[in-house]
Amino acid sequence: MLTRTTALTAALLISAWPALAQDATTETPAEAPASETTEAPAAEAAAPEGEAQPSDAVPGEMASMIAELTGPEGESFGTVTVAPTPSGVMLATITLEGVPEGIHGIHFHETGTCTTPDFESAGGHIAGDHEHGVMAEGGAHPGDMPNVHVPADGALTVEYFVHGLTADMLSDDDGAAVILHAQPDDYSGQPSGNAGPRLACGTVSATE
Ligand SMILES: [Cu+2]
Repeated sequence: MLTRTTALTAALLISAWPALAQDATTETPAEAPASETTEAPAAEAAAPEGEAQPSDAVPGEMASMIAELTGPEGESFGTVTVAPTPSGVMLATITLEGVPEGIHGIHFHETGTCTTPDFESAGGHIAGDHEHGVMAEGGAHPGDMPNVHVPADGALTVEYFVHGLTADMLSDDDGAAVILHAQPDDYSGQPSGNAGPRLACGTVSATE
């Protein structure tokens, strides 16, 4: 019913607009006619599609983002997607491949720049004025996540709820990055949990 009404309304608008445009051209003197008549049809054609999109979307649903984890030699270590949810808690899905067996820290870092070989360009954690780690008083960073326990075949998929992380933090002027570390995060050491060297880095960007 709703979509049908919308379609009818759109159709009425389309049929009404040329008349309005003609009125405009007759009322306004010499300056406008060319631009009015050439631009108006394009705007009408785009309107119905533009109106249909919001009604298809789930209320509160926002665009997800993705980081492709890459090592210093360009090797792929998998992907991390992060999606805002209606509850306000971010949902991160980590899909790893080819990662050395063991326990690794993984965090959202504050700068979306992955310069080899050490990825120090990604800066520190997205900290949000908090201490690092769930074991620290005043923790944790919005960019903190639990360690990943990677099995011998190097592949692992986990989903994490990431509290305190917002889309604005990930898409600020200098972006954000996901860093996979060589060592486990101890969840208490400042400022980054003693997670060691940066094995892989991925800049966070909007999914297509
Ligand atoms: Cu880190």
